[in-house]
Amino acid sequence: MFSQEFIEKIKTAERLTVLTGAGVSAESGIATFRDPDGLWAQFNPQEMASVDGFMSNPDLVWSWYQYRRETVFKAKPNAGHFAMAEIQDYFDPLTLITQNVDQLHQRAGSENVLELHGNIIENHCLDCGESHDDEIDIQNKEVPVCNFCGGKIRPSVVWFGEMLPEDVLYQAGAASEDCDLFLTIGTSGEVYPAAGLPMIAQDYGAYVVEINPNETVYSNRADEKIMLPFSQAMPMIAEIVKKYRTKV
Ligand code: BV8
Ligand code: ZN
Repeated sequence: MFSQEFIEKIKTAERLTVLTGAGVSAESGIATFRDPDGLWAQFNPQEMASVDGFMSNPDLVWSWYQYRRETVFKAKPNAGHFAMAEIQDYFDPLTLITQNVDQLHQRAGSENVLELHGNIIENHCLDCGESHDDEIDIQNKEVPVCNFCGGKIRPSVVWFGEMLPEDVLYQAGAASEDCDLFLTIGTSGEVYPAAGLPMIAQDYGAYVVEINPNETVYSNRADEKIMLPFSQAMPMIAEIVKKYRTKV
């Protein structure tokens, strides 16, 4: 299934960088964004995942995130998430960059995960920025009001048109420029600036492997394409890592 070159890279790479997208959580029961049955098939992203969308229909957008939170809380990391967590001690470093907001990587044991688009668990006030995480009742379908300033509370995800967290994006860019092996897994490569990272890695000399059962913008440009689901491919990679590498 894997080429000799990829196996060699898994055995010898010093620095491994990984970019994941919604596809890695699909087998945990969380809908992706652009698959035919995905989230965006039912909702328009500009309406739902943008400040304008929230301001024009706060209760609709808030209840959409409450619905997604419920799915996330019920979801469990899959075999791919656990395999990813298992190999982190065999590379110095393994930098895991995710576009996902569901924290399944962290729940499987991955550490220092770079969350490019924030996460769906945290919230903050649109006006004063105060964080409001624990007093949010998941059943509450109305937008809660900030008890410091009366502003509307919003999920702490990065919406379209919003800047990504600067330090996180900087670290993700640096890890893409400075790695020997780069895996892009479960992402359609549609959303920038995250989507640019695999090609930045390749420009800087990394061997880029795509793991995705479908074709994407990377398929003809990656050095290797593995058309397997995350929960099958990642454990296979972990087996090779454990057989040929030692913990650092
Ligand atoms: C910004 C959080 C500066 C909210 C999300 C440069 C060029 C072009 C456009 C732009 C650009 N710079 C900025 C833009 C605009 C915009 C953008 O990129 N638009 C696109 C649509 C053209 N970007 C932004 O606005 C970003 N901000 O750049 O700020 C700026 C500011 C103002 C003006 C200009 C610039 C902010 C982007 C962040 C948006 N927030 N999410 C929430 O989640 O509600 S994006 C959303 O899409 C999710 O985070 C998601 O992760 C992300 C990417 O989607 P994918 O993860 O790839 O998921 P998708 O469904 O698409 O694909 C799933 C894949 O998995 C498929 O390929 C499928 O085959 C595969 N799969 C399925 N099952 C499996 C599998 N793979 C493996 N195993 C399986 N089992
Ligand atoms: Zn406030």
